[in-house]
Amino acid sequence: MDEVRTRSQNGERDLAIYPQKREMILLTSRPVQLETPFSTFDRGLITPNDSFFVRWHHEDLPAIDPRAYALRVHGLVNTQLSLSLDALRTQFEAFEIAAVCECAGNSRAFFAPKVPGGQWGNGAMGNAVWRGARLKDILAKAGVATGAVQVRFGGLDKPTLTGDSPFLKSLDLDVATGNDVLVAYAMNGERLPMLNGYPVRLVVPGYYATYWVKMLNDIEVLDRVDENFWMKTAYRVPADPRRHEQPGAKLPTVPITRLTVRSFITSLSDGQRVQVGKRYAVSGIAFDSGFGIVKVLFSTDGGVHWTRAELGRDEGKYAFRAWTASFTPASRQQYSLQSLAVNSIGETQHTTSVWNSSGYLRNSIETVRVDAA
Ligand SMILES: Nc1nc2c(c(=O)[nH]1)N[C@H]1C(S)=C(S)[C@@H](COP(=O)(O)O)O[C@H]1N2
Ligand SMILES: [Mo]
Repeated sequence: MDEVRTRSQNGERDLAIYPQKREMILLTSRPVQLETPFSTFDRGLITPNDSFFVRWHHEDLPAIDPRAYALRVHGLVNTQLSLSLDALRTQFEAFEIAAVCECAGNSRAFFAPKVPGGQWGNGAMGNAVWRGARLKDILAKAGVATGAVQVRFGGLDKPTLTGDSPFLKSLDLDVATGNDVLVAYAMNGERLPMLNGYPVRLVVPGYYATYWVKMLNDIEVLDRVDENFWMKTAYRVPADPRRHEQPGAKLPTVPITRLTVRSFITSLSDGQRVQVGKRYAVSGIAFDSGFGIVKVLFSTDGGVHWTRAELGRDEGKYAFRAWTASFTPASRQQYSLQSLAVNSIGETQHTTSVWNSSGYLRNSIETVRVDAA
């Protein structure tokens, strides 16, 4: 692990190189948490595997023997299954989908008042093409018995301290059996990097990454709502999505689910100098939980006036959507550049995010200040 330091909107932070990764922003090494440098998002809509962010909860990661690997399907099923990697590849139709994987706490560092937890900038997200078997096909092979309520997913990583709760996440049966949920064995046409869940991870397009269980080796059909720590206590948000929580006064909560609508300027960064009279094709990305981005607006005066940006090709409803807008600084001054995305059901971004004590769901309008000279 080589280390240097980098400056970004989020202050000065360490950089590190890990196996199968380029230089990443180091949040913590135990557990491993690596953020994608934001400039990566300006180089293409697909986030390369070697730059894809990393987040683990348990400190020790196991060695993986792909020949010994088996995915167990059990619980409320007619037939228990134990599927090898080969069985996953050959016994089920392969399905491919581009989808954004975003940590619930992406951009947490920008919450005001500050909240505890990993101080992510905007790089705890990535867009990849995932390939694997449909979870619903696997569940159909096992045969879901009547009375099933949720499906629980576990990985090969285990807590270091006895007494800590193993990382287990559950989806309602109707979500788990959706068309787009995959048990993925490939990412951008390659094996998954070890830190992104080799050999197999769950992919839940439109849902926060907390459900995208890595090193997936256990699927259990439950006859009840899961009450394990990671569902009942962690990864919860206020039940009323419009209400701000007050520091120290928690609101009733529900498990976090769908991604919020977000957009970012990627071609210019905060504090950059631009030339008066020069025309800039400002570009960026937008995404939502799969309803589809229909409009991106662009402002050069901090949101007073908006013009419509041009949308790039639709690469899939769960993928990053590219956009561009024209900007010609007219005079020597500071410009506050902003973008605002709208999806097909009218969900959008606002000036402020709804504050919550876990620092989840951030989707306020982001500002990039550039100095024209
Ligand atoms: N097995 C396992 N899967 C996991 C986690 C984990 O700690 N263990 N963390 C989840 C969380 S909170 C996130 S943000 C994503 C991160 O995925 P990535 O490391 O591939 O970017 O993995 C999810 N899946
Ligand atoms: Mo996360």
